[in-house]
Amino acid sequence: MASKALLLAVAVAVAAGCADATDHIVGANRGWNPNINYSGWSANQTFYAGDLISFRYQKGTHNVFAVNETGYDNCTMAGVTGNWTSGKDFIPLPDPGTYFFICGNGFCQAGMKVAITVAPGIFDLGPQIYPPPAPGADNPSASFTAGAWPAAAAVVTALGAAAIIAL
Ligand SMILES: [Cu+2]
Repeated sequence: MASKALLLAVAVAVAAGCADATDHIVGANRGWNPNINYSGWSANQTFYAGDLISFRYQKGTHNVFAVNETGYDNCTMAGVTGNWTSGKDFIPLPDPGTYFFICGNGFCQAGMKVAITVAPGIFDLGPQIYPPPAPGADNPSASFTAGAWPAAAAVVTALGAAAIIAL
């Protein structure tokens, strides 16, 4: 039973991608440059809240602006919320939603624009109840006794009640 609970916890963690924040390098080894299909790039990424997106480019030639959808569609500064110029910019993606980035040096019309959709991370999923960690989970020799289950169930019930109240 202990191993089943542990496996389930690990499976949840892996499925939610919470083990590490992923750094999504825009354009992969082609970087942030004109005449690249960034829609194709972003379609092949799965972004979770808490991940990073990073832009690699020739400093001074290009840059990065976070804009809104209108800015993205029309290559303007509409809704600008951020600007990065270092040539190796790491931008956190703290929240689920859609983010729009463009180059502000006149290259947006040449394709330097990228829209991404960020899915909730494991801590943003709301009041979902996961199995409690098995006692001594980080001690493989410890055994999970049947007598511990009522206590574990009580914890889950308490957590569930707290989550419902928090709504
Ligand atoms: Cu540019």
